[in-house]
Amino acid sequence: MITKKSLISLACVGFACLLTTACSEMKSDSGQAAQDEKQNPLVSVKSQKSSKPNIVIFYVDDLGYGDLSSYGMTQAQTPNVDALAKEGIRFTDSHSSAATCTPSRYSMLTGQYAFRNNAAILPGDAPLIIDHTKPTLPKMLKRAGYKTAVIGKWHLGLGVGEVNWNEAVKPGPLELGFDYSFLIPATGDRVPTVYLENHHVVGLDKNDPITVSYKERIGDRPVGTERPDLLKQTADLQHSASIINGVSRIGWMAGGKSAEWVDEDFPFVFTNKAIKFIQESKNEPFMLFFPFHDIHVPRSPNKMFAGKSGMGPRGDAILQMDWMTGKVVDELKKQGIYDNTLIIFSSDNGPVVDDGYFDQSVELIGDHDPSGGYRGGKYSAYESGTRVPMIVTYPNGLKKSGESSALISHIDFYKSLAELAGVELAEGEAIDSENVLPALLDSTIAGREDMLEESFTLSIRSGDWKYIAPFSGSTPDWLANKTAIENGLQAEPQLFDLSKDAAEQNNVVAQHPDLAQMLQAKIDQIKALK
Ligand code: NG6
Ligand code: CA
Repeated sequence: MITKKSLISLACVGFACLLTTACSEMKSDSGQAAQDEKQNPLVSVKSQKSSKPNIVIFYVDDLGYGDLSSYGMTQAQTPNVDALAKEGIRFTDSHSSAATCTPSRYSMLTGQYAFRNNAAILPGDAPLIIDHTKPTLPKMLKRAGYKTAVIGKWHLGLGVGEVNWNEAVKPGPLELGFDYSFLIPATGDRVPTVYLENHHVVGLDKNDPITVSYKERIGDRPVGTERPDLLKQTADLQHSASIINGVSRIGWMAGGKSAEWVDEDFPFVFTNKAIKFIQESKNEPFMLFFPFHDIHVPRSPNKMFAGKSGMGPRGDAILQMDWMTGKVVDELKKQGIYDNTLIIFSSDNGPVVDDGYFDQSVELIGDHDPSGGYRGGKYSAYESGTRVPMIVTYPNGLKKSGESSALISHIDFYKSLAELAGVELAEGEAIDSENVLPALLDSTIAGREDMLEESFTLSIRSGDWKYIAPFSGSTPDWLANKTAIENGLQAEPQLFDLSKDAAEQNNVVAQHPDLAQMLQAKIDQIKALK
């Protein structure tokens, strides 16, 4: 049902009106903080040091709305994440801003929709797609004195094109405002399969330089199409190029033998880096962005987790991710800083079971529904493309825990965290972000009234209404086996009333043509925003 409030907002000259209100409210709050600081700078600096909360963002890859036991999964348990859910706020209508990884991360770190920069899934040798001369979320937090790190999967490109992996690789996260970075440069299924620490590939032997190609076969590594006997799991054609650690990847890599990662070591490697960063930063406010490789393909869980979920490698990767989360949270507790840390736990897009590797995840999934009853999944315009679990904890600052149905997009982290850190934003900074901090801290407070969702098309939520814009473009060849219909891509507009039809089965556009038109106009207004 459309609410009275959202009807008013629909009638408003447009979305810009909503944004202006949100912005002016936010500015007045942070303006007050700046004024306080001017009056008594010493007091303010002191209180900043002692009270600014640390921020940890756990960003799981491809974890669906139904993929945690605190979100209805019964086949396996995620006790560490569930403990956060029990203590904090468990959001039921929170969304990644897009249905795939690169656009979601782009939006979170810039506060701008990915379509403004044509940010789509990137190859592993793509240039950095965020302009490092412009504001970013980590730069914004540094203005408030935060030490910042990103540890995990990047997938936002690096360098300016034709990266030489044997020299300093930049610009990258350091130029975007992270003080420290330890990365999977793109994804686990894309070359180069090496860690990048700050500007350099870890463990590289200068006598065995790395070259990467996404155009043609290079080097003497075997490839999946020719040597299936070397593979731990077979894969589709797209994932059947260079074989590294028994897994064929997208793209070819020559050299760099000593720097190759071992997929099964990921949980220890990344968790240890995060623990070290926490130990070194415990005396200052810090922000740790911890984007997991899990539960993305290829799923190669460590032997501690392999076979433990009963659902194949995908379920095992969920257990591994839960363990890693627990380890990082334990370290915050050990250092006595957990209470003063705002933790956001969420996922970059909805779930996918078969994403190119034949790892038995389809066969062994049983009754488990990764989408938790919503339609679609990763890549999809339907709700499960972006509706993901989200949990917030912050013992010192949470006003009311419990379940929250606030409508929130991860693009809102930018302005919400600015408010939390007391940073005043420049005109035009993070234009698509809304300050939803009150809802992040109190389960009874509402979030957005409207929210854009990006996939191969654009969709918009307005309260419980969901409108999907007609799609006339083309999808990549590899997506052809996942049909357009399954992904919500249709030539006709679609409108769903989620209050009655949460699974988006009945397109009611014919019954509500004016509303559909208004929602399309709203999308057009957002697109026109500069
Ligand atoms: C696709 C890959 C898929 C996955 C995805 C990115 C093929 C056939 N599929 O191109 O396996 O890597 O890109 O996933 O190549 S994401 O979560 O990083 O967006
Ligand atoms: Ca993803």
